Amino acid sequence: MGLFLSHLYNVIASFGTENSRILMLGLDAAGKTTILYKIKLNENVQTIPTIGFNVETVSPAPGISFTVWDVGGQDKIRPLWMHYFQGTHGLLYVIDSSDRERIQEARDELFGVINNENMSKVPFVIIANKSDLPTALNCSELIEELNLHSVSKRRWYIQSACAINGDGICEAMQQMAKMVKDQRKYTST
Ligand SMILES: Nc1nc2c(ncn2[C@@H]2O[C@H](COP(=O)(O)OP(=O)(O)O)[C@@H](O)[C@H]2O)c(=O)[nH]1
Ligand SMILES: [Mg+2]
Repeated sequence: MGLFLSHLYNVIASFGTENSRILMLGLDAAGKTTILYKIKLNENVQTIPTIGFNVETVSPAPGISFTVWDVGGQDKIRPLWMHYFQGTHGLLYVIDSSDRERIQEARDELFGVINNENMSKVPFVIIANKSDLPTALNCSELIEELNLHSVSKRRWYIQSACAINGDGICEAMQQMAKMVKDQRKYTST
């Protein structure tokens, strides 16, 4: 096992075995599937077509699962999302930080998700992906563009990353694990 994978495995194991459910969302082409392949370790990524959208899911270690789909432009199927929101412990929201044209759409979708009543206490990590591209916005620019300062009463974190080479992925997972564990201490779910 390479250094990256053994580090990642330790981070994922640190979620504990209390059945943590992590949702990974973002616009199409943000890099979600690429990240999923990085964290799948030994498992195959399963893509299950649901009415109107694909759901990918992996369980890289006992007691933890990651479920992934694209948000955006799918108003008709939004009622279905609610089933996935229930029982979620953490949200990973992936953004293509070089896609300046769709940053507002990414923001609107993010707020649509975090304002859902079933997501009201769920901590989230923004993965500012594609940081390797020259036009990528940095984290402080993204905080402005995404209006993250307006988020209150909830824990969040932003991590710049490059899913292709794995930069920032372990750090994002580490923050997620920490916030999920802290949150569960308060709510004991
Ligand atoms: N330059 C660069 N390209 C990336 C990065 N992450 C993903 N990509 C590319 O972006 C495209 C979309 O990625 P994908 O994982 O399919 O996005 P998804 O639609 O969110 O699942 C693919 O061509 C990836 O190779 C990154 O960090 N940097
Ligand atoms: Mg995908």
